[in-house]
Amino acid sequence: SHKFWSTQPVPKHDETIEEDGPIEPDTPYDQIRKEPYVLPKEFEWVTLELNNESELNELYTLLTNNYVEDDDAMFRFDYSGDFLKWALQPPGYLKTWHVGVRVSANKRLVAFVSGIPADIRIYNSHQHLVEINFLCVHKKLRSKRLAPVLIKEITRRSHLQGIFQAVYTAGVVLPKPISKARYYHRSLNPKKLIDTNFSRLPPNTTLSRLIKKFKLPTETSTPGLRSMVEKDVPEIRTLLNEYMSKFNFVPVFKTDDEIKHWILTKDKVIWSFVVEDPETKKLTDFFSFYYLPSSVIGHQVHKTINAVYLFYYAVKESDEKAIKGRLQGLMKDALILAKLKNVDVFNCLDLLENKLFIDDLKFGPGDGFLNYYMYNWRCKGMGSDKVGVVML
Ligand code: NHW
Ligand code: EN5
Repeated sequence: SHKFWSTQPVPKHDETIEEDGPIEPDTPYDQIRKEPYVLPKEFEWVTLELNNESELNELYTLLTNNYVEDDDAMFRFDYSGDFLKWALQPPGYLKTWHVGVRVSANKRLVAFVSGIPADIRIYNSHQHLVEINFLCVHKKLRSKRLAPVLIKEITRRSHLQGIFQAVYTAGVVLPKPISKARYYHRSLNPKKLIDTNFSRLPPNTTLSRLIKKFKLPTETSTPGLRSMVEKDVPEIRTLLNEYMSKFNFVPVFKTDDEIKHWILTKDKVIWSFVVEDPETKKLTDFFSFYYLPSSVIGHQVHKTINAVYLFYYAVKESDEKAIKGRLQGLMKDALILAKLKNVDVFNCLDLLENKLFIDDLKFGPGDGFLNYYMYNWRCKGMGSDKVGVVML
């Protein structure tokens, strides 16, 4: 069936995996195609300059109107311009991996795909690779096989940089997921979620009972919890890399600059909080969440759902039995802090150790799933509780 994916170096759906390793060898530089792939004649390739306000705004507009929706087309991700700059300009980013397609006649931006450099560990192998995200084709140009051309072009541009593996996630099932995670949602503003049909009033209950169920304290309770600041960066890097050693598929933060970029608070984009031991002044834990609202499609009153998504965190608790309680306390504080920022729903996936708090903190399963993939890498699959990579 998969006319495109069956030609690519990815495992087949029915394949059983014996040994980890690349599916095809690296292509020698002189054998890498030097010209862009051919687009249908009405289109042209462009490299977007996101430091240019108007090009950033074109990307924002394309995605806001055409990017990912839920299965019933009721909500659509609404990544802000500041968010896109954060997501696409980490340390070492390459402008050539911000790939756009314009209509030649009127220069309208109608498609996009991006790559960013990343370091990951999958089982025991460390790789410097590309993370692919924000693949988007304008609604009016769907099902014309443009997506395979975009994927081949970003692959070519990765090969030119000496990179032959990639990581990506998608709601759809392709050959072949290394893991499948589920979305969970914690209601902070039940009335608005019900008014927009984001959630339903369960039978035999009332709105006022639901409001009571999801009510939270107005103050956090973890002693020593405070906003993260720049001087915390080196300690957080050590804490996070150490915590990640429990899992099988994780990011590796090689420099303080990367932590500064990915974890430090940026207003309306990402918020991070650390726990400083009141006695030793050492950092023992931290958590972060990013802000990604969704447009409510065709609603009379509500235009957006204010959502945050749990991002990276770490708990320095070596006693297995104490982790659950510690993490529950931290995540309850995260809910309280999000509520104080007027967030309507707190979302997470069932990866990392999130299953330790999901039920007790009243998260409920969503109807969305997230599949994790690698390009040109064969390895065994894993449960979502072995995944540490969180993609935006
Ligand atoms: S997942 C979000 C993707 N974006 C959206 O869902 C936005 C809304 N949808 C669209 O814009 C995060 C279009 O529907 C898209 C497909 C553009 C999705 N990944 O052009 P055609 C990411 O950004 C395959 C991969 O006619 P279309 C991750 C499909 O299976 N493949 O479809 C991106 C079929 O192939 P097949 C996808 O609807 C990772 C072919 O595309 C896909 O007009 C990219 C049909 O193409 C998806 N999400 O456009 C891979 N959705 O073989 C990176 C559909 O089955 C790989 N398809 O016939 C690594 C590259 C780098 C390597 C470096 C060494
Ligand atoms: C790659 N970086 O499906 C991005 N969202 O559950 C690509 N559902 O919001 C990722 N359909 O369940 C693509 N409410 C995959 C995600 C695509 C977006 C998506 C799902 C995730 C979602 C909501 C709304 C469903 C509307 C009808 C949902 C139920 C919430 C309820 C709250 C109270 C407790 C029970 C659950």
